[in-house]
Amino acid sequence: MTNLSAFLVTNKWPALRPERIQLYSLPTPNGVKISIMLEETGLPYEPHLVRFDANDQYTPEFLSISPNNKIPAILDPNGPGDKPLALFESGAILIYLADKSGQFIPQDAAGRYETIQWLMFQMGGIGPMFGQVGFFNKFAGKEYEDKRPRDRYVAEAKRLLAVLDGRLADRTWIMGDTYTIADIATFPWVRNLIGFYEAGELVGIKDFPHVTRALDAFLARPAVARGLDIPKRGCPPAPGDTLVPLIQFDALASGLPAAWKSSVVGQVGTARIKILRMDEQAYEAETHDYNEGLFVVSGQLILQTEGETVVVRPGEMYLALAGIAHAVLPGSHGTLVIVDV
Ligand SMILES: N[C@@H](CCC(=O)N[C@@H](CS)C(=O)NCC(=O)O)C(=O)O
Repeated sequence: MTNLSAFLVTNKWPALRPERIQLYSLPTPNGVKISIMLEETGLPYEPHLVRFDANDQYTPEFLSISPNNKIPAILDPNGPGDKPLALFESGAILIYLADKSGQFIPQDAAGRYETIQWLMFQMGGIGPMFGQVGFFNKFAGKEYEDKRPRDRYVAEAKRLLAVLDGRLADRTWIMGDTYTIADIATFPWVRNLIGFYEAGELVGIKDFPHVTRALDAFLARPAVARGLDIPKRGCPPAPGDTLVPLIQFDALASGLPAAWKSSVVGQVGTARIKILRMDEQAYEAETHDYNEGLFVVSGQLILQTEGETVVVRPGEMYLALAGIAHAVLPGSHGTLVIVDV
């Protein structure tokens, strides 16, 4: 079995499936580029949530793989030369995963460089400039009386959107008929600009119909829909939950599939668990690209750890397992709640 324990990052985010690519991220526009890419390629991976509200990005464990204290970062146990490879910077990670999977980057040299060119256009232009629009339109900069900084970035965002719109005027995707890492890098940012940053009107998004058409096509892809929500950010705990001491977990776990037992029982630590309903019929050996060999529960799992709740839906048992492992590590004061959908 692959051993990643030499990597400090795995002390804070234990690798439950160390043979898989480890993703350290949060579903921000830069973070989801990588979860979407991993979902699109089908490469097996294990996501880990890096919480900004807990300043996770400044911990020595995270800095050990991402010294710029920014998500996303990955640790691939099977990197070049059969050695583990850690990477930060989403553009570099996208190129790496495209090369590793042989997908979403043209194989001919000219097409490859052209794709990288548009990827860099996102990395150096769209990402930083749209981010500034967000700061001055929605976050702390909103309060600034002087609107010139905001207007400067809005003008730049409009200019970049016009460039993108021109490129897409006679193409389905940035590289034509082929969907590539340039699209995967770009459209999460367009979505964020007009969604979370609430700047659609400000930048006159209606003036860029080719951009919005391609954005819609992007968002309609199932892998994109999945990737936009990985790793789970969590949601408020459900009121009225009564907890079962984890000491009872062995009994409760007797109905669980083997994959759970081997991963969970025996390292229950100080966490507590509540199972509202377990439907034995629901344990189908249904597998997905990214959770091959694991069972899927046709219910909903909610993992609570220290004020944070992560909802895991059917088909995401892999995430649930990673979450459970986190919750049951000694010293973690978590609560696992399993409820019916
Ligand atoms: N150029 C970097 C930018 C990454 C980035 O800005 N990440 C943000 C979230 S979208 C972050 O981690 N911010 C945390 C911080 O600055 O403390 C990339 O594309 O990977």
